[in-house]
Amino acid sequence: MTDSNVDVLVWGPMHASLMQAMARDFTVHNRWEINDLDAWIADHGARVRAIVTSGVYGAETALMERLPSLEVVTSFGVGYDAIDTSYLAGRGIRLSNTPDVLNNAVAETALALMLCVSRKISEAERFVRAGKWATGKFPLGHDLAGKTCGIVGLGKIGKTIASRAAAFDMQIAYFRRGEPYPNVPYTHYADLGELARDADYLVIIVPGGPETEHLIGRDVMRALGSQSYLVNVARGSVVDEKALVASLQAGEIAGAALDVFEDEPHVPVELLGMDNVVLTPHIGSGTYETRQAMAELVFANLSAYFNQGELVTPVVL
Ligand code: 8YV
Repeated sequence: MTDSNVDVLVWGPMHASLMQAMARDFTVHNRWEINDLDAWIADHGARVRAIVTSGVYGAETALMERLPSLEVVTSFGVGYDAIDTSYLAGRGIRLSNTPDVLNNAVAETALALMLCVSRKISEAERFVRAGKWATGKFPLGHDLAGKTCGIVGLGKIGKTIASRAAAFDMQIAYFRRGEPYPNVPYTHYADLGELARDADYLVIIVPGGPETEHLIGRDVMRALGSQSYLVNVARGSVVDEKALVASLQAGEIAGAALDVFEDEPHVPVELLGMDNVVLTPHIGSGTYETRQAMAELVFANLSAYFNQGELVTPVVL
């Protein structure tokens, strides 16, 4: 049984079952309900031993600096690019995320976006709702079957996307610098531009962070070409959004399907009026089943850390 005297600072509203479980076993402080955070930290900061946050909320280093007893950060989500891991490592603070449990949901989102942008599903729906069907013909879309799905980031989610895209009779190719992965049946490209040139759909699923910032720039989009689509279910930071807008305006790519953006929840206004662009509000992992599993895993990490001194799914820092 967890010692309920452990003080946990929750960075933002979380899944209801996680909030309930934490309230039962810990002394929980909801950051968003604290009126004067500065004064609160001065009074209580020294008691905080854990932060619960998400891939979207992150955790500001300036705030963590004022939590001298901080031992562990548990994050709801697989990506942790919004958390300064070298800072955590320097202080010996542990970090956990929620890998694997969201692979299916994010892969399904990627396939949904590919289908949506190719078959113009959102546009078609707008067409029907606007009463245009009676008087007009809706333009044709494109098959996924027989096309090449180029995956940037063949990790666990990337592989899950690959198997689903293969089930749609697509050819699968992927980008990885240097050597191919062993025992992977898909076509390897060590050069991103070459993959973009051969892909009909370029699906981005690499982790965010400085190493992948603006990996997808104007050059990659020009290589992708006017008949091909960009799909991003990773992080907004991976795609140079200004270059994407310029590419779309110039007709250099056929369209884009985007679940993530550089400055969420802000979406470049230029994209809002483009019918060949599908826009969703970071719903990659957003299913009841997956969010429940993520909530349970965050709690399991928190509990295991304070009861057994071990994390279930630690991030190696
Ligand atoms: C978010 C994600 O964490 O797993 C990730 O990296 O981006 C998402 O699952 C989640 O939406 C936070 O609420």
